[in-house]
Amino acid sequence: MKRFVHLFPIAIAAVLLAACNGGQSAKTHKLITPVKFSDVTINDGFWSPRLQSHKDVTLKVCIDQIENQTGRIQNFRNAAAGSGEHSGIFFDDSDVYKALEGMAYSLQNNPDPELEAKCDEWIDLFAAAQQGDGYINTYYTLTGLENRWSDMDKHEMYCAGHLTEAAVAYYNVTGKRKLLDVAIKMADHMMTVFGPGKRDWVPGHEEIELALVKLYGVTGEKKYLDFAQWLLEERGRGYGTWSALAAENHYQDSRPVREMTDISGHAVRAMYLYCGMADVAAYTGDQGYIDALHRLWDDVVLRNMYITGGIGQSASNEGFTTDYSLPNLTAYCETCASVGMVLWNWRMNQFTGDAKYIDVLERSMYNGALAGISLAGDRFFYVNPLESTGSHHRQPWYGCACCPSQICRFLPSIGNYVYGVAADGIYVNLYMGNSASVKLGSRKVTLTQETDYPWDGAVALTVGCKRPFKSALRLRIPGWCKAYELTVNGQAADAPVEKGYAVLNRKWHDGDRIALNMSMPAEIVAADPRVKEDEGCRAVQRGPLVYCMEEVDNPDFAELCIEEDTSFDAVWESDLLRGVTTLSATVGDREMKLIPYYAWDNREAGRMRVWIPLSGE
Ligand code: FUB
Ligand code: ZN
Repeated sequence: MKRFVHLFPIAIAAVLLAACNGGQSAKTHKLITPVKFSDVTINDGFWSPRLQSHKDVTLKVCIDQIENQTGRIQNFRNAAAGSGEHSGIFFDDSDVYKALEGMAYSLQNNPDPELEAKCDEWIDLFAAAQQGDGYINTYYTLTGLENRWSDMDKHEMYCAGHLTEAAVAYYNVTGKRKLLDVAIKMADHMMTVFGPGKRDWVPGHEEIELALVKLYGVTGEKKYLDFAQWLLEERGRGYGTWSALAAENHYQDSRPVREMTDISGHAVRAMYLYCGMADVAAYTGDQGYIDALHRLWDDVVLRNMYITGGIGQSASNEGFTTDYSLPNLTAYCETCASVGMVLWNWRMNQFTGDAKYIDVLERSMYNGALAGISLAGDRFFYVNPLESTGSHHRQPWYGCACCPSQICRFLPSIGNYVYGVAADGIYVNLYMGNSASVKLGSRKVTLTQETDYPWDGAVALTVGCKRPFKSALRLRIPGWCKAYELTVNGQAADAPVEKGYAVLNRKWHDGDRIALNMSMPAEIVAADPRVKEDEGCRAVQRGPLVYCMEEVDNPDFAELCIEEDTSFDAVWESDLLRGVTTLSATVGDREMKLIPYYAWDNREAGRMRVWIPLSGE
């Protein structure tokens, strides 16, 4: 048995590296530069079917919802025409931008002229809906432009941030700059209104900060980085128009960002804020930001995170409550917040080279985030509880559709999280079948992974290179892995473990083959004893996957218990839930069968739980 929260030593290593940004070279204070998903071709038993259903199903669902089932595109048409009503929520534009970002990433993976034409059609509408001074937001355009920039919680900068992310994505994939120009005009407009010597402003929902740093990356215009930093520095100085209580419980606005110590407020907003801080610090080297992020990470991961990597306990603020209070039935765990954990932990790993961040990234990705979409790719969870009475189900869309559009942009970009490059070698972070082209200084190296992960812990990695090269290959040994073997070309390898990575430092030749064999038993885990809701219960995980018990597999659902030493049989079931490894056990005289948490609610409705009562409790 192991406890799922651990205390980790914190190590910060900041090294100056040249990072490639849209053709220009900008210095960053990050140790690791990620290998972009465009250089990683995924060919994997677990992820490829999901990427296929994203392309064939999810994109179509999102486009249909945006164009036909809701008024989201009509809002842009109306705004372009300067007449008609706004329908839906005031930040619905953001869903269209997020879906477009997902469409752009999908085009990178699977060129598709029809999809690209759809993107261009939308982009023409966005451009037409933009005001002469650069302002773009259909809600205010259709309800009264005289009221714009009057309410800090009306998400104008949030929408602008998603517009900018979509614009950068589409520009990077297609080279077309029409949307990028729309985003630039909006950013320039905002900078005429806000900034040093102009109006103060605290964006009620963070997002613009990280987007402005992307805009800096692609344009090389430092004014966007400076504006992002200025917006971050506006927080916690009394400029927010909300109450002191709301500043703390919702808006991350109760103290300057570099003084933050504890997570509070809305979970998605917090994740985007931390990403923005990390992105600004990457260029400025602001140690105050980095130190704050380390404190916040401890508070999130050690005291406020579910075993699924989900965060944000409460529906009331879509966010955090008190330390160690982690209710299961009412857990909010918004899908967007789990994706936010991936985005933030990815950045933390780039600063530190520490695998503990990838452990959390992986936990959130395979569990909290992946549960957010049905196996067919057509339905979505917004809220991801760890227990259900049988009435919680994925929906085709939501009035507030941040989560479907989030999943839409997340899935096709998962290749981003697999590898990184640093002065001290290549980092192999995630295990999935793929072939990657990695730039190491002036040379190109290919890495090919073959694996049945997450069902099996064996990974084969083949190096491809024109000429032999000397470098360290750092293979992440996941936190869940207690025993492994590592060979190079069949010989046991000498690979000391540094910050969670087994380091193979040698001269590599074309065709060199690394075999990492991680033992992957089912493990029974206990929560931190301070989590009262899990007292007397245990959960089960195997490799990166958290398991759950669904009523459909367990007729004795209400009576089933687990023991500290229950032994599970892991069985591959190709016909179940599009292929899963189930865990089965006999406890007393009853049979128990567990499935991966991400796959729950894909069959008939019924009860579900992750934390299972211990016998005799
Ligand atoms: O407010 C915009 C998005 O909608 C948030 O990120 C989600 O939590 C949902 O409230
Ligand atoms: Zn969401």
